[in-house]
Amino acid sequence: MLKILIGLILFVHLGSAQRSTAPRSTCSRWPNIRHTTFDCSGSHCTVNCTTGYEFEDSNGQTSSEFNCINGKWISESGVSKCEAICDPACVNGYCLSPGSCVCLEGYTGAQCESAISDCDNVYPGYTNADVSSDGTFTSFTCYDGYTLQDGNTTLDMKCENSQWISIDPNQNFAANCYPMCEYKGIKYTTGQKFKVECDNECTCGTDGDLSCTSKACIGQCSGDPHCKTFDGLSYAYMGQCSYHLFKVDDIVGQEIDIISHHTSCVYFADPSVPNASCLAGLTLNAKYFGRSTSIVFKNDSQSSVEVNGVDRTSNLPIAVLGGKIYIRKEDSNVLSATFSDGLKVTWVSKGYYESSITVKAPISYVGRTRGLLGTTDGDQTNDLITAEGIVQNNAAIFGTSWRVTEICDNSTFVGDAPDTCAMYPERKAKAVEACSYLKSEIFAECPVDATGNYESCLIDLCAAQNEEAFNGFRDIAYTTLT
Ligand SMILES: [Ca+2]
Repeated sequence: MLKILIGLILFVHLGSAQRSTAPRSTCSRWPNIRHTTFDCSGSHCTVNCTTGYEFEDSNGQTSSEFNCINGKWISESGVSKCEAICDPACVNGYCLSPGSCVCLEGYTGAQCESAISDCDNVYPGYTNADVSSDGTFTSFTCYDGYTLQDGNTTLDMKCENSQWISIDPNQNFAANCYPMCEYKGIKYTTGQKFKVECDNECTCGTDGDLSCTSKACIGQCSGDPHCKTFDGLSYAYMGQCSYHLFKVDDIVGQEIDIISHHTSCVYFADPSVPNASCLAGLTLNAKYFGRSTSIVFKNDSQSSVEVNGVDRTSNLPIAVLGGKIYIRKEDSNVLSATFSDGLKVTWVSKGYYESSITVKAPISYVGRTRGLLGTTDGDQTNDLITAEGIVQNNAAIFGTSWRVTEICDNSTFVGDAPDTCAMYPERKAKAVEACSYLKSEIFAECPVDATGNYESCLIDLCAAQNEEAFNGFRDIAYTTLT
């Protein structure tokens, strides 16, 4: 009796479980389809493909209703199994798992789109590189100290349609590696161009040799005054004294010291800007194997010249220092002194505000110059080096260090350029408009940085007290850069 009771309880319990979780038919408990999830009730199941899968031959169907019919789960929409999705589709292969193609023999690539052909090991020509290849992909690595024409050191290729092509379309060239060039400890790649001293340019050749232009170095002070060093740094310095503009004394048997004389511009400028200083002339002292001479170019109406204290204005042209220096008048107000090695000093005497001193030095002077025109080494950052050898970023300290004597006859002011646009804010907008020309696209390709010229232009144009002065200063500013 007890066994019958237990059996009855067990029967009732199992019957209850079967009704709630599985169909009553003879189907298995759920459809046995890979890569699916399903929700069943009685003899009905909703079957969903898992992420990355869809029903085979179904145009993207991912869900289907199944019914238990004659002991089998049958889809209402006729589908039977889920397959992986590859998008883009596999071209010459099949989709093994979501996004992953298995290629047929003879094909390769993410979508099996590339035929593995007969490139074999016949690479395009290459030089100075190590090469590794598996027959389908080839990597070239340049030897140490060599680069490809784009400056990189590696190039990868793949075999496609019986041809080796670069994987990076920007490297559509053969794997020829070239030796690098070196200049002052810096390496450059073949074809690379770079600026060096005095606005010269070097190009790295395919043989590792440099070819460089050899333009003379030009430094200048002009106006009230604005100076530009040999390496192109522009600055304004309003000292009123005599200064070493250009000094060289490390060439055997030769010493050169060009001294520029700066004085007050009060006779010419807006009296309310008393700090400006103008060029009053220059003295050129030279020694050559025991002989010496002193040449003075003056800022007077005759643009007169003195040699060793004697006026020689009416004797020009003349050669001095045993023919080492040739002095001539190039125009009514333009004087020049040219050395036999090509060094040339030009003095333009056009009243204080428009006067200028230009020094044109051959490339042989690179690294030898000192003074207000800076050091000629291609580096602007060391141009404001004082007479004591300290690099400054303050033009006033720098300029003052190059005074010929510490006591100046007319030394009423030594310092930075006055901020004339702050002194006369009503003039600023017009000055900015005119000076902005120096920042225009016309000068975009210009190798000279025009920033300094722009600042100098603002100082001058804000100082202009009338239309005539404004136009004059503007023309000077434009001419200086162009
Ligand atoms: Ca320099």
